[in-house]
Amino acid sequence: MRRTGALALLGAIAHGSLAASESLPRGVGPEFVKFFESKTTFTCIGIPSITLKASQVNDNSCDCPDGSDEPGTAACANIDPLSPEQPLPGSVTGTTNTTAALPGFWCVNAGHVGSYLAFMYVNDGVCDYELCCDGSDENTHAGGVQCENRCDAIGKEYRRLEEQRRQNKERSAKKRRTLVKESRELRRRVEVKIANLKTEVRDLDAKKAEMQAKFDEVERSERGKVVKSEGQGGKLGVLVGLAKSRVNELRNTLDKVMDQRDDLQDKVDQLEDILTKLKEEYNPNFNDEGVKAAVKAWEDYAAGQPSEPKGDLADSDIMEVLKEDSETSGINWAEFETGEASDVDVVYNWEAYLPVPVRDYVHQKLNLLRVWAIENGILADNPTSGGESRLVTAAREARDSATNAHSVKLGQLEEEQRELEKDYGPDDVFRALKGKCISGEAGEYDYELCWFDKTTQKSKKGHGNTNMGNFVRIDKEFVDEEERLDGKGLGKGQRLVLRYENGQGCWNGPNRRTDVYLGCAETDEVWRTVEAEKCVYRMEVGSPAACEDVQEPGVPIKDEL
Ligand code: MAN
Repeated sequence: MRRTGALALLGAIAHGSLAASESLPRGVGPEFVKFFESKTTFTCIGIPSITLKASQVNDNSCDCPDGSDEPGTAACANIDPLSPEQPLPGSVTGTTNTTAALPGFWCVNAGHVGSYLAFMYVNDGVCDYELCCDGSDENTHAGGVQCENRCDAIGKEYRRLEEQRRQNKERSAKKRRTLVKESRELRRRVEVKIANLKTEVRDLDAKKAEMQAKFDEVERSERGKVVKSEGQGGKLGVLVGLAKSRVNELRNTLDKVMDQRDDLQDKVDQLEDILTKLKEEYNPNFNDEGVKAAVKAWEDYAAGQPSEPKGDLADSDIMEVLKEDSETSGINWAEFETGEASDVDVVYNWEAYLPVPVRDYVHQKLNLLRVWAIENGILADNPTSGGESRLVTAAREARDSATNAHSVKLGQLEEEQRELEKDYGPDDVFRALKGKCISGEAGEYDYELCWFDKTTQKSKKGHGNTNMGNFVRIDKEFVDEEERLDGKGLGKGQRLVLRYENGQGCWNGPNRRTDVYLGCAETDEVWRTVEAEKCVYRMEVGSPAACEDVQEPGVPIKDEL
């Protein structure tokens, strides 16, 4: 193969080779047929003012300045765009600045695909089967060369490969459609998630406001109260609180009764004094029946009184009972008030045995329950060690946990929204690949690509892994590369390029980065990786996601999805 530059023309001309009829001069391509139809004259294609005799066409003499009169010889090769540059004969400047009218010698290649060959290779004694499988380029048999027609075999192989390429393309396109479908589903799920999260955030926002209001209300009402504890703890604590208050009540009553007793005793003493005085000082000679009866009744009353006071309850005993309870007298209430876990504490403690997400949920629910239970007198509202009532603590915790739950959900919502807005390429197709990784080896390393995440260089000798960059964006770049027989190449055209940047720092240099060039392929595969310059890597990767969508005949994509 001596001329790869001309290869591009192969196939560029459609199967129109049959258009060139037998009667046409040799080497005329299908699009120039009309210029060679006259049997008598020929007009130079690019310079219509020059008309030649028909016999001057292909007479091996370059008569038209644009070379159009020699489509089947090499006579005008010096102005041929396909041929290497040669100075025009007789040109003082040595210029080649002459526009050729014909692109080259047209090989009909019946049974294969017609193509143009550079004029300089016509009749040069070499069979150019690569472009001229019919051997028509060597009709003068220069140097005795005989070029057989190989178009049957070459055409057959070409069609086989073409068919293979077509099928690959179709399969790749199908896979791409599947990826698009998957991506659409993933996107839909994110959208559903966002909608749910929005509802949850809204509910939690309302709950947060409700809990805040409740807390404010509880705190306000508690602030106005003189917090008086009747004992801490659970049922026993409540009982101790009640007993203490009952004992205080009875002690106060006893105190009052004692005062009343003393007052009454004073009055009795005064009355007894009066009557004693009456008995001693009245005049029995006055026949006053009323006085006599009163003195008699008094004498009977005095005779009935015991000489010693009745009962064995000494005032000293009563005074002992009336003393304030303390560590040294009466009941030591403090002993009953401390050291016992309350019902509320028990409710708190068992939460510790739950898994964290369940614990948070249960904690929040329990707090609400506790507030309700305390408000309804089911649980004791005992002060915490800080002096704050349990009700305020519970309301505060309910408020805090509602605030926390709201901000966690809001974070999740924002994360999902960012995810939805991310650029996943045309049709969102790369969304389905996110998080998946592929790798390929090159030299002493394995190179791994994790889609939309990072690229990694992994030493085969166990020297550890090196981050070659983290995904930042999708770009497009024009590439122009030879087609590969195995199809594992970028070819020519606009290609998607994934940029991975800010990888591990390069010794004495910038951070590593990778450009991932994508070509169409049936399966995801790292074709090759090269270090284009120090710590700047270029990966060429095949993926159905990078294919153009070739719609299956008669199957609209919409229906498929
Ligand atoms: C390692 C590899 C190479 C890189 C050098 C730079 O050997 O990551 O790809 O060129 O470090 O020092």
